[in-house]
Amino acid sequence: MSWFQRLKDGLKKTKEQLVGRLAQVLQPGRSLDDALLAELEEILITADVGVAATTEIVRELKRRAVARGVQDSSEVTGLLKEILKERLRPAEGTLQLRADGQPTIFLILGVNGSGKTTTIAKLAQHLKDDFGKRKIIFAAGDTFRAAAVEQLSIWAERTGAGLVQQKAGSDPSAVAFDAVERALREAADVVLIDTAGRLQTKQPLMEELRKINRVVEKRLGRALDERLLVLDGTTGQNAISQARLFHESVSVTGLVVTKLDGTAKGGALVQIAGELNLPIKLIGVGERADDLREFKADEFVEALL
Ligand SMILES: Nc1nc2c(ncn2[C@@H]2O[C@H](COP(=O)(O)OP(=O)(O)OP(=O)(O)O)[C@@H](O)[C@H]2O)c(=O)[nH]1
Ligand SMILES: [Mg+2]
Repeated sequence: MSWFQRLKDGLKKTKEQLVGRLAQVLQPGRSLDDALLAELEEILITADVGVAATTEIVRELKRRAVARGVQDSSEVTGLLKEILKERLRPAEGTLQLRADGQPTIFLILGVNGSGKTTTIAKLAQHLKDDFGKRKIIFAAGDTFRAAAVEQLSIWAERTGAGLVQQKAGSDPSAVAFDAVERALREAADVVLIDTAGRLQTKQPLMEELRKINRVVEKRLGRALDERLLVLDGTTGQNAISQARLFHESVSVTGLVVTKLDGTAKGGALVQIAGELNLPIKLIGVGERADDLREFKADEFVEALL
């Protein structure tokens, strides 16, 4: 199955809701008036596009409809696609993969259960299959939760990645340091550092993230290539406030929005893109190893509508 097909499948719940309700409202022959725009607004808000983004989108839609003399509701979907694509394009971002022979180092962070560990597995698969990154090392930086290392080791086996771990309760920055050492020694392509889930409001845990970052930077003599914040796409506004606080602590380089398949509120991505000035580097639409790819605005909108 192609990625576009999987993306469409993944977004099915949101798509059915959106497209189904749009079809009810956008009856052929119905004129594009304020009542229709109000219904459209409600549909977008229900899909978790967010009030601010929805207001702007509908205002822009009205402006374009007037400017182009669009009077029939049948043309609304086309206009909506166009506006959504334009809004989402600035949020696209490219993963920073090194081409200088040095290992690429990514730190993966986020709140509990947002999908960090699964993202590491999916990302490893993607980097292998689509970028030819052969030697990937996982750093088991979640030394807190008992089953975390085991979960990561199962994924390491499945994806053919190496695993660096220490005993439970050890300092995650020591694990990250070890992994980087090994990557340098073995000329690995990529190191993906897993971390324990944490609340963005817990200062000692945020300091722990800064320490991992600092220790690795010092060993490398340069910055990490990415600090990726994993957000659960089903949580909308909550994901946005999380992102702000994580970003204040560790200067996030990109977002990963996961679980877009689990919800009819996949419009949250539009809200996230609009309210945070951070690139969305990856999106996840399932639990399997090949359910994650770079975020592309046009592709996302086409899959959604
Ligand atoms: N449907 C769906 N489930 C996902 C996705 N990503 C992760 N999950 C599931 O969400 C649950 C939590 O994922 P993990 O990867 O363990 O999350 P985590 O952030 O590492 O969790 P902690 O380490 O406990 O903080 C698991 O059951 C995953 O299979 C996704 O894109 N879609
Ligand atoms: Mg985890």
